[in-house]
Amino acid sequence: INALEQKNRLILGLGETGLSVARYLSKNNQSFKVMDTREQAPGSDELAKLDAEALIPWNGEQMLGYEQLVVSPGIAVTQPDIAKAQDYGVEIAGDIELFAQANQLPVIAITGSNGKSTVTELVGTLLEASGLKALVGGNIGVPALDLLVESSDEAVVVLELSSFQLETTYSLKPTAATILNISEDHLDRYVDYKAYVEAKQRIFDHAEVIIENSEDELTQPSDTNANRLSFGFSAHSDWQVDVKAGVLRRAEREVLSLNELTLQGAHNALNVAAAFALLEATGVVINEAVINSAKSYRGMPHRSQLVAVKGDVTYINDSKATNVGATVAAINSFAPKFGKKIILIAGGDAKGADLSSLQETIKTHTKKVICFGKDGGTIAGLDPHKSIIVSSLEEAVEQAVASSDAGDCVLLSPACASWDMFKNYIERGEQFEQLVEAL
Ligand code: UMA
Ligand code: ADP
Repeated sequence: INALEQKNRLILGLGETGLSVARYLSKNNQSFKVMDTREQAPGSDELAKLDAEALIPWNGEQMLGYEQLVVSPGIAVTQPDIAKAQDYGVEIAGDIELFAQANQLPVIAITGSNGKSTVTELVGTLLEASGLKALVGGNIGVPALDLLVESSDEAVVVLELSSFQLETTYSLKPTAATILNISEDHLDRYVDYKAYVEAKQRIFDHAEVIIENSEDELTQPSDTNANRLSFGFSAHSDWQVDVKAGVLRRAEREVLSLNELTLQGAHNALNVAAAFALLEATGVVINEAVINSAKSYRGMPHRSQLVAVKGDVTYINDSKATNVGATVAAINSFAPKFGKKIILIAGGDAKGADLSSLQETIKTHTKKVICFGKDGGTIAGLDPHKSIIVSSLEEAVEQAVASSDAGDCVLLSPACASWDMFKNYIERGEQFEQLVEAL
């Protein structure tokens, strides 16, 4: 680990990230203060154990007196107090930047609008299958600074990075970096779509090898000196998911049959291809053990997971679908099996997204759409004859049961964030599973 430079630092935000920064600075015997806009910041009890005086009230004027603001991803750097401090010459950094400055292990960096967590966890699993030690963290839930280890053991760090984290990162030098795909998300935090794409593209800034999606130009850097590898459906992809032939191949080599994968759907086959490309870029041999591990990988909870089959109706929990791209991928992956027999439960907070790009998929593949939450009305408007609006998830499941026939699929894939009605997507997914179990 590289030594940390002495600085007068202020941590902004006391969630998981802020707390991890506080732990890191304490461990390195550095002084710091913390501000949070919330009345009761979630990490305040833990922080008090490190330093009872560290938490001070939010104050824009006082920010100007620090050398560096370490900003949590949940706070926009365009927030007026922070923007003013930056203009004044105060350095802005995030936890990933502090991690990058200290870290000496190879890093695999993963971003994208969808599939980040799946690919991050999968890459970690495959690295372990190859015999390497994997340290997995970032936006997936374990703050990056908690991964910093003193040991000189051979290990590879796998980081899921959000656009917010990338905005405050300057010196990360990933061995391999990818943007899996880009579609609209988080438009409540960006002036426009272009700004969101630019934030994602920062992942390539100092990458040794860039892994790009052949079908998605926004995942490809316009100019770079880095080596490149690609994954995609088209034949010119280095790692190709050939849906027609039902195989995943690397050049001439057929690596596996798609029906051997436990993960479902073409989007997940792309995730596997991306994971293999990231491993190859890191110098890992894709051997039998790695391939078998990919075949048996089951995916993460709340991502297109089978809950139960009851009365010949299949219930799927895809609560993590918090944007249109994820819901379109879910419907497309279940459509071949269920035809026009999908009953979609959707709605919540669309975060400023244009929901009309969901219209064609809904019209083509769904039997009924049950809508709830803040932007449920807009989704219902995409195909009004098929849609009903309800006021709770409980009512949504009741209505889905009432509309279902044998052979149907009830799919919770909201295309929206859950914050308007739930603590998070996990609570929403767990509630759905409980309601289905109770049927
Ligand atoms: N907040 C305030 N005032 C503050 C600070 C935060 O109101 O002073 C609010 C934020 O607006 C946000 C919430 O508190 O609604 C949490 O913000 P935070 O920065 O404290 O978040 P952390 O607890 O540090 O968690 C963050 C990531 N969260 C966000 O980026 C919003 C976690 O990703 C990540 O796992 C964690 O760091 C560790 O790296 C979660 C997430 O939802 C899963 N990410 C978004 C996504 O995937 O779409 C980007
Ligand atoms: P993220 O961490 O980017 O949110 P997850 O792996 O948690 O990604 O998956 C989020 C949602 O996106 C889930 O609903 C999942 O089914 C869907 N999804 C996963 N991979 C892809 C992909 N490659 N393209 C589109 N949607 C995907």
